Amino acid sequence: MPASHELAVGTELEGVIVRDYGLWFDVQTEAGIVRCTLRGILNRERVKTDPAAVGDRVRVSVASLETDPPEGAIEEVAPRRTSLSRLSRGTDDVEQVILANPDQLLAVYAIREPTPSPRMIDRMLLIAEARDLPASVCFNKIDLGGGEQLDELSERFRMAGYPVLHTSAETGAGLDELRAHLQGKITAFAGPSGVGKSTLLNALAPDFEVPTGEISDATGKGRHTTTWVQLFRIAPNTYIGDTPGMRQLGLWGVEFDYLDEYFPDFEPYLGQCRFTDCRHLSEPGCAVLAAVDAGTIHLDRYGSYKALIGGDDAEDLG
Ligand SMILES: Nc1nc2c(ncn2[C@@H]2O[C@H](COP(=O)(O)OP(=O)(O)OP(=O)(O)O)[C@@H](O)[C@H]2O)c(=O)[nH]1
Ligand SMILES: [Mg+2]
Ligand SMILES: [Zn+2]
Repeated sequence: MPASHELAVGTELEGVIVRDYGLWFDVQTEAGIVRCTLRGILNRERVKTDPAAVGDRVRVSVASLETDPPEGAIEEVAPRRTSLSRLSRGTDDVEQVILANPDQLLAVYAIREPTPSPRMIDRMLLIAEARDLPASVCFNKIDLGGGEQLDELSERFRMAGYPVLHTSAETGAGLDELRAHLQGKITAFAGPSGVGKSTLLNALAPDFEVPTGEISDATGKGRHTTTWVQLFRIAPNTYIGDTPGMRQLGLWGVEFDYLDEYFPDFEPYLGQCRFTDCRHLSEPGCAVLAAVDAGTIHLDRYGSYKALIGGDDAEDLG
């Protein structure tokens, strides 16, 4: 970054963390990237969450111009508006922030290679709902076909109120719609490994040349080409957070007592059941079950609800 002439040791700048190396963070500032450590006090203040994460807005001080990029320290982390998070592995109350401050989540799946699991997509959407993040579903690799299955799956999610996009990073189909959908926002690209998240990013912003990977193993699952979260500015005010494929999704922040409220398709019927504490399982006079019978709630979305209320929250997402 040829920004050194604008900086001096001690200069304070505001910026956003675009990459997390563990002990070091790359902060995008107006004067370019500053590679920063984190003041120890920040580590001690926040113990139930990551003290700093990609997407966090921070204040940094420049410590050295001898290096490229210049080095500095993160002095302050602004409160998070929201975050895409999961439960830190091996804990039951520690938040692992995948991306701080996203405006929306794009749940990316391939229509083939690897085959999408609607139940897993529901779990991803549930995480977005629990964080009050607007979510949409993107089916990529439509050049590989998918015909009827693509239509059926798309209908399943549209019925539930989610925008559904169809793309091919290979042929460029649907990229204009995707670009419009991302305009002016910070969007988390989330989904299993190998579905084409990084390839889509490259198709939208070729300058970054983000590494992508072949799906080569027998299971058809990806091999986790992207291993860290990184934020990319693809247009003014428009960022994509490319995330590593997630196999396990610990449902951080999901309150199972209110599970029905995370299903936007149930919303019109909540409060209309005979019993106020209805769990919509087999209770008489249940408005949700009536809607399932009438076909206004998709049977398989209801199936996801039932599976989740059973509480098994560490299914394989890959
Ligand atoms: N046919 C086809 N292949 C695609 C498309 N998009 C991506 N691919 C291929 O799918 C493979 C995986 O793509 P990546 O972009 O690395 O997938 P990813 O979702 O970023 O995976 P992780 O980084 O592991 O989470 C690569 O071989 C891509 O070339 C597409 O639209 N059509
Ligand atoms: Mg990737
Ligand atoms: Zn009910």
